[in-house]
Amino acid sequence: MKNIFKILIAFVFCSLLTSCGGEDDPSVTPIRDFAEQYAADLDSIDKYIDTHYMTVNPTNFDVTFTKIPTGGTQQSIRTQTQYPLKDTLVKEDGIEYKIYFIKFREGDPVNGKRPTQVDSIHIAYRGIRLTNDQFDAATNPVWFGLQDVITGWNHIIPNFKTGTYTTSPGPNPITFNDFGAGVMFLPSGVAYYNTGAGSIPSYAPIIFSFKLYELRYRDHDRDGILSKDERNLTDFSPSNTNVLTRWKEDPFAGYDYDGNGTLEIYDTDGDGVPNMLDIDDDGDGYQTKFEIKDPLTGLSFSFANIPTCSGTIGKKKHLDKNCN
Ligand SMILES: [Ca+2]
Ligand SMILES: [Ca+2]
Ligand SMILES: [Ca+2]
Repeated sequence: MKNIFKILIAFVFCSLLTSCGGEDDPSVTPIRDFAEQYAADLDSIDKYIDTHYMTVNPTNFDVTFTKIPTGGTQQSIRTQTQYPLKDTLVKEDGIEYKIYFIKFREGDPVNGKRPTQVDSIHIAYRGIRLTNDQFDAATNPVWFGLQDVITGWNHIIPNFKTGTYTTSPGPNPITFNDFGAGVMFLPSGVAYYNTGAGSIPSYAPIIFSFKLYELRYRDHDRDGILSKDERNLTDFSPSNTNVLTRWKEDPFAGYDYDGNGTLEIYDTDGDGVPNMLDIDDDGDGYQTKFEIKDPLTGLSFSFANIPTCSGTIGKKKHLDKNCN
């Protein structure tokens, strides 16, 4: 009895701490090599794309994937031409990942807004495995912070724009129009990798179809300048089809703009806090939210209209410690 009790105690503690035993414990499986796993995932995704066809509802962009039967004449996801297969290259964990995606519609070209990796999105989605088993779906849109989801979404969603919506009384009060809609095919390295999630096993490539309905541009430090305007967006390439993008960002840890493996942060005063999270970007003792106020109206300038110290050339005043 005593021994069983001890075993139970040990079991409970092991469960709570999630890791028992050290590196010598043969039950602890080391994480797979990223390069090897990526090669296997890409092979699986390529095979899927060549052996399945898409059925797309042209009105609402619901999509299903079906295996081409033996002797079937359907065009594969790769060979069909109505919605061309695109890909983008992204760098993570030292690996250059090719991520395939398809745009059914980019979004409203005039009124749509494009999210960046630090914004919140209102999105409907469906997630399936390469076995075509659905593991998750949200038919009604839900809100996510793009910083809080798997990195595959970070890379692909900014290629799309929102649409517009109209409201009316009745059982379906909101109608979304011209929203962005598409599909992404994610290697496990930009999804759940070794952890899996729910019914997604470890190291499983996954597919998401999605509809981007709305977004909210965030202002993390509440200084009146949107976070998207407080980052260095020089390398932002939303229309890329095969460009090494540099979108992986952790504003708390820095990010690698030039892809050389070291992290830089967009930090004007060099105090280690990136501008996106710094209430005094130039470190002159005057908070940004006061520096960007129009002295005549008392209202904040829009980012594009924040003046320079001289009023003509130079850095915007909230980024120039020589004036406030
Ligand atoms: Ca801000
Ligand atoms: Ca700073
Ligand atoms: Ca300042």
